[in-house]
Amino acid sequence: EIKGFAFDLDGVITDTAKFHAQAWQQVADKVGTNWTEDLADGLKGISRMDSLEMILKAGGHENDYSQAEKEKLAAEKNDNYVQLIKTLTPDDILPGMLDFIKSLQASGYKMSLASVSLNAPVILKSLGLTDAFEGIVNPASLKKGKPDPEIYVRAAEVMKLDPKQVIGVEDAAAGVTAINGANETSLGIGNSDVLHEADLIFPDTAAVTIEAIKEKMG
Ligand code: B16
Ligand code: MG
Repeated sequence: EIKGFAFDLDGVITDTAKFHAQAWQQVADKVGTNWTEDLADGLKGISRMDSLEMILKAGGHENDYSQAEKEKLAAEKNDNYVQLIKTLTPDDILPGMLDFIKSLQASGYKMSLASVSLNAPVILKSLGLTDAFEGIVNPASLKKGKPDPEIYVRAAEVMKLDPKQVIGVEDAAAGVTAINGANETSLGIGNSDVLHEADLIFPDTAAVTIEAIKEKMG
């Protein structure tokens, strides 16, 4: 029996990807990597330092920077990003998600956050959602990122639930893989070609309701 939901943040609860892209593009320009949509898409769900490595590699610059220089570039990106997310308000919650979260609360489901973003607590606060969540997995404590199951295993622990009692909600293929690896039920939001590994697939956030989930689960 399902008793809790573990949520990804970016692309599921709010669209921070546009801010990440804006901030990373400045880094790409600085190091001389050509910025493309594909590169921006590939950074979704990837940790800050791994994102930087991908940007450097895309331009063939992976050996051009010392560890200290890399940390400085990542810090610059984050400073810009933190400025951009200061504009977030509850109006920036993706369509349908506030109603969905409220209905889960009203029905007694537990919720936890499985985001790799170190800025997740600030974002949830700006969106007015902090109190809805039992807890947030601390991404700094993770050994491996998505698609490794670790973050979703921890998200179940945060709710004191068995993975079998948890539905994980994701918009990225690597996240769906992580949920499946944690033996939770995976709910993918987006393109069914990309998210074909998901147990339940919804085209967009507005389509996700408790009723629709129950119907799909049979
Ligand atoms: P930060 P998620 C991820 O969020 C983003 O999708 C990814 O683009 C970002 O690099 C990562 O968080 C780390 O974010 O720099 O704020 O620690 O999808 O796991 O909610
Ligand atoms: Mg995501």
